[in-house]
Amino acid sequence: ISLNSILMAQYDVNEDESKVPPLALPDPFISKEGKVITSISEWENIRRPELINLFTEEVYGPIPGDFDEIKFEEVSESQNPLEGLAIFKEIDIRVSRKGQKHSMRLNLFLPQNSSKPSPVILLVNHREKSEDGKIAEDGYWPVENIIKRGFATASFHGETVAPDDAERFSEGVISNLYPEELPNPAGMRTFGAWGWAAMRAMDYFEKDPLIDAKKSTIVGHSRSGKTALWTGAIDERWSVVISNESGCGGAALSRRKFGETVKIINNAFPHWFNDNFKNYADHEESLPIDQHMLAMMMAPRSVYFSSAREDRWADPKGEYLSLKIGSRIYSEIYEQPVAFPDDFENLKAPVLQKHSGYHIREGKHNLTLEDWNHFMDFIELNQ
Ligand code: GTR
Repeated sequence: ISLNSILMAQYDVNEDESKVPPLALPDPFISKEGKVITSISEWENIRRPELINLFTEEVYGPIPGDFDEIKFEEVSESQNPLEGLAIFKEIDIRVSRKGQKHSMRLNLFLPQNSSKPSPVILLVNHREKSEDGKIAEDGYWPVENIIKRGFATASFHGETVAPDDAERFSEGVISNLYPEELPNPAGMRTFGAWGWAAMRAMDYFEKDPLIDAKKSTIVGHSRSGKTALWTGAIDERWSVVISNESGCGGAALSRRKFGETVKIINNAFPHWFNDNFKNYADHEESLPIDQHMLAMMMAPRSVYFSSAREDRWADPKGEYLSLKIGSRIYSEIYEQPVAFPDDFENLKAPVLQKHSGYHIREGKHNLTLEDWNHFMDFIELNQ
């Protein structure tokens, strides 16, 4: 029995499209003061910071960027994994703040024979715990395919900064470096911690001469897909942000209340979001934001969402709509039109275009090689 089926039995879960409430989404282009936002500078100086602030306060908590020192130590290097195609490095990232320390491990594969610095793809990993990077079997992290297309790829496990556990989540970077966040109802929780780790990985990429950090992608699946989105919103160094089947609190619109809802997710995973987000359980309509606005935070960089047909818990249509509606940012502010078909139900081929793309594949909730192949097509188009 899966956790989702236990939750389904416990709550009144809607998976019937005809019962989705009419969508009344908050307007991304009207500021808190009622100002209509029409230019890039109004967007970047007024509305975007306002929205980042709302997501921080009401949903995710911050990803703190202040610390005193960061050090990178290569703890191992092997020249011959994947039959000589790659170089594999394990890097310990050690960060200190106010006399306290935290250390996390990054696994990195680089193409062996590249004549120039390689673009990099970071996978935020919450699944298999593997110290040697061998989590490729089921396509979750298909290192060989990624390397063969000329990308470097790195991964860290969320547990190295925050255990995915309601009791123990703070026993990592939160207690070690940012203890003042814990009593704050708007404070840092696991998405803040996992995002913090992704940002420290980026700090490393910027220092490694074999990596082209200006061409960097963050990928996450499900809870890590929510992490990838929040990180990409906060940290504008990522040029492409990819969120796979991230559902409630990630890609999907909360106001649709289809599949997992704000109430269900906060009851099941109280340590993921900050305490303020719990106030919106069964009150999605009073959220000052919705997830289409999170998608918009990536602009003018590129953003990609993906869904699986049978993953109704994550609300594929809600994922698609938030991207489609959010992509107005490119057309209306950055003058870089993108177009998403209206007919979601009959969508077959991936929507591959500059700035914003999407695919839905057959099958269940998972991250597969098929997903990765579309991601890499999108990245190539956007770099
Ligand atoms: C589910 C959770 C989802 C999703 C998923 C996952 O149980 O309800 O929000 O994040 O876990 O991370 O695989």
